[in-house]
Amino acid sequence: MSDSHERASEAPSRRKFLNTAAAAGLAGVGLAACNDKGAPAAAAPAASAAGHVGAAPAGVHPKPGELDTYYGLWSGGHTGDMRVLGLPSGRELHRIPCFVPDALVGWGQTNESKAIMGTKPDGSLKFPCADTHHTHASYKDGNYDGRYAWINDKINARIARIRLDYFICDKITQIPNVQGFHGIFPDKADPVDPKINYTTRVFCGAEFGIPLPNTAADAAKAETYHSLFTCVDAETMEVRWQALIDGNCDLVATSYDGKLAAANQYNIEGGAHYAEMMSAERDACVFFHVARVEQAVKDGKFKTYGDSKVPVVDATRKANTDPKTAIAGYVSVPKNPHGVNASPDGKYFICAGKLSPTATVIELAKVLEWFDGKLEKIDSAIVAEVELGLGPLHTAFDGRGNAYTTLFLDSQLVKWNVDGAIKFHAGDKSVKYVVDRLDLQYQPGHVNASQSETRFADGKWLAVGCKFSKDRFLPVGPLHAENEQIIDISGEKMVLVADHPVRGEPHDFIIFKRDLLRPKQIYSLDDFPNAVKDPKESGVTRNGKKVTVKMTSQAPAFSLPEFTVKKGDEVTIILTNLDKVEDLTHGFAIANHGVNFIVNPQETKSVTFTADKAGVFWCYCTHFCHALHLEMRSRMIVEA
Ligand code: K7E
Ligand code: CUA
Ligand code: CA
Repeated sequence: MSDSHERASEAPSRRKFLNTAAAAGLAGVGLAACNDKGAPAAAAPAASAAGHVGAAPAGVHPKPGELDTYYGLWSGGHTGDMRVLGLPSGRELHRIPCFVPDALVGWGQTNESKAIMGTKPDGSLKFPCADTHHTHASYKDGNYDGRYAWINDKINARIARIRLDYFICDKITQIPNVQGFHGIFPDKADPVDPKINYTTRVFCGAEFGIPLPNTAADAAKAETYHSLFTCVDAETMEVRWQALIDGNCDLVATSYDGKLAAANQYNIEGGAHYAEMMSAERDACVFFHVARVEQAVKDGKFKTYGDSKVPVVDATRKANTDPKTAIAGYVSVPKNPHGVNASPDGKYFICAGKLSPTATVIELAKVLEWFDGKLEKIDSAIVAEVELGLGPLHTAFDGRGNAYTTLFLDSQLVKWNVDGAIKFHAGDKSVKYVVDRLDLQYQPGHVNASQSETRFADGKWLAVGCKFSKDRFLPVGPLHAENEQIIDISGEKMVLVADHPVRGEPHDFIIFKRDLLRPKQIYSLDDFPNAVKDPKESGVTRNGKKVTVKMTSQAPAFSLPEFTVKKGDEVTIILTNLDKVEDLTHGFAIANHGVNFIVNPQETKSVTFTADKAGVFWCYCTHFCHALHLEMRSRMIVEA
């Protein structure tokens, strides 16, 4: 079980090379690692298979009928949805449409979903695409409370909220003044009011600087380009404030006491091209003193840009030279860092080096000391900066003091002890802070472990999103599935127990105990102001060229076997499903009109379209609901 581990940890020469190589050289090594057919940089796949690949321990593959013990919420990548997985099996249970239309449920077709997604004046969707990366859920007392999850759309600067009682998206907010909106993280407590021990804010980092205000006339003026850090209200989903920063934002972390939020920065250079973005030896992790930011907003110390009314406070270095009044502080971290992750003991943020083979451990108590004027240099909050391997990206935790960091270039997961790293950094070079290494298949990005981003990290299961699967699955043309690998981290050594193909490109995910959620099985008619509560209310009403058709469904029939409209009418169909049994969902499709949506038990939905052709059009149920499902129909008669 241990030879690949031994062998993998003896690759210091390559690591040394990377540590000192010229920036352009780094990128070269990275690409070679990806393109080199089938071979991860650090080890041949055959040898790695002889390593920690174990027989699945009991419970990884549940028997038929057995339930998983954890939920996973997965970002859906370009499909713009959130995926719900059961863990440790890795079975995909559900997809929650958010940013992009979904043909199964009619998301992007129903009036209700279009209102959430945002439409242009002509009723068409504002954006047809999305690029989701990060998903996190709301907290209470340092654990998930099952209220909400959030997910970002990098392309169109949108953040979506998911209600975790019904697993539906209920709000989407577009963030002003930014592009390349990437990292998100909810706060875990209020910085001022101790009674608020739950999430009320979501912090958002933007990667790309843009001229502010954004005018083409300033395209060549580098000094006008800025990134903003944004705070969104968790309940209203309105943007509360933004902070102008030096450099850019990447991923985001928040402290358990609610006092600090931070974003890693890989482009303090403000470069427009990758060579410029890699020119500095160190970038930064920018820390925000949340209470002071919000006080500045209250005191009116802000400006606004363009038509946005959002207050923007000044968190640049120039405006924050006195730590005792500073709203932000910049901790320097090595070259182009990527993930920043909060340890479950609440003490540290760990920045993964990406172009530096290191992880930087920042002690939050010391950052607060700096803000109090008691620590001379904010960089003294760095309590460890240790070598892990090539291309560190993201870090998870087991609640036993160990961190697990993905190494993109080395194609490895490295398990390391945080206290050990701190001792090593303090001078005790005899400490072996690296506990274990595991070869992955291949080029891992995000990593997370069960309960890892809570105070209750339980160190049982870990999942890694590998960007390349190469030879792990049957080939399906030029683009392979990505490989999500499940790893048992309950012992000293990590054991790879399963591979799962996944459609690209999910990026981030969280894993938590199943009893933290109590999903509801049916809706209440009262949730919908337009509900058709009684089949007797069914019928057609006309207001000029606008026609409303009210209907109910109860297996195996719609309340209207037919309805009549006129050619050119703008038809709105309102359908309430009066069935009361979970899973008794009906669909409603209209032939040759591009209409199809589902209604869950006791749910109401509506669609609006123009009846632009005269004739008879069958409407039918698209969701198998009854032995007479095929017979469950209605007819739309469009008179000339
Ligand atoms: Cu590392 Cu967008 Cu979180 Cu992908 S980011 S891996
Ligand atoms: Cu109703 Cu099928
Ligand atoms: Ca940089």
